[in-house]
Amino acid sequence: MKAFFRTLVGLVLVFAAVNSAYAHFQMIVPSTEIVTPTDDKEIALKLMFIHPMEGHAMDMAKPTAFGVLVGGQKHNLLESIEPMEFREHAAFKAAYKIKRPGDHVFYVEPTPYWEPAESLMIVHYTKVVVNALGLELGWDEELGLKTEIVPLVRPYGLWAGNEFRGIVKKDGKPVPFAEVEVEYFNEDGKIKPPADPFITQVIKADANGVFSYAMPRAGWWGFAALSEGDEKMKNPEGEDVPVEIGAVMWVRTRLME
Ligand SMILES: [Cu+2]
Repeated sequence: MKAFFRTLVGLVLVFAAVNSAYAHFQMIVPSTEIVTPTDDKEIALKLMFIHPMEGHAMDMAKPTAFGVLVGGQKHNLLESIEPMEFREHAAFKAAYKIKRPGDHVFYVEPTPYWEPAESLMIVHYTKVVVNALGLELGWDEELGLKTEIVPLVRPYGLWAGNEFRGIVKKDGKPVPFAEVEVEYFNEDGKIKPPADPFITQVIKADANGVFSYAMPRAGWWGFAALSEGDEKMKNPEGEDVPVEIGAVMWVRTRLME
C-alpha cells in the first residue's frame, strides 16, 4: 500500500512538472504594435516572465540584453529599462521614443532563469515588432539571436482569425520539426480553459522549420519554440544543468468589427 502511494505521489509530481513545463513565456509587449504619424511617438514596453494563459508570474532578473533593430541597425537599450512589479513579481519596463519610420524589432535576452521543478535553466530570446510612421520595412529581418523565430507573415495589422507563420531558427539554421508552444495573453483572466490542453497549444514545424497557427481571438499571442542548449550551465547551487533555450515572438491581433 505504501509503495502504491509513493508511486502515486511520484506520478503527481511528474505530471505537475510536465504541466509547468508548458507554460513559461518571456514576454515583451509594447503599448501599441503600430505607431501612426498622428500618434504619440513615445511607446512603453513591458518585460515580464509569466504563464500567459494562467496568469501568474515569476521573478525576472535584469536582462542580459535589450535593444531594437531599426533601419538595419541594432541599438542597445539596456540602460533605459527600469524595474517594475507585475502580479507581485519582479519585471521591467522601458519607454522608447520613435525617431524614424520603419519596423522596429525589439528584443530581449533574459538572464538565465533557474527552474527547480524541471531542473533546468531557461533562456527565452524574445522579440516583438512595432511598425512606425507608415513605412513597412524590416519586420522580416533577423536579429541573429542564438535561436529565433523569423516571421513569414507581416507581424502587425493582423485580424483575429489570421494565420501566423514563421521559421524556427537555431544558430541561423532552420530547425526541422521544431516544437512550438502557443499561448494567448489572458490579460483580464476572461478566458477559462475547459481543460489543461487548452492552456498551451502545441504545434510542430515542418521539415523546413516552418510552422503556422491561426489565432482565434484578439489580443497578444506568444509563440515559443524550445530546444536544448548545446552547453550546460551552472544553476544557483553551482551544479551543471541543461539549458532550455527558447525563440519567442509576440504578435497582436485585433477584432474585426
Ligand atoms: Cu513558472
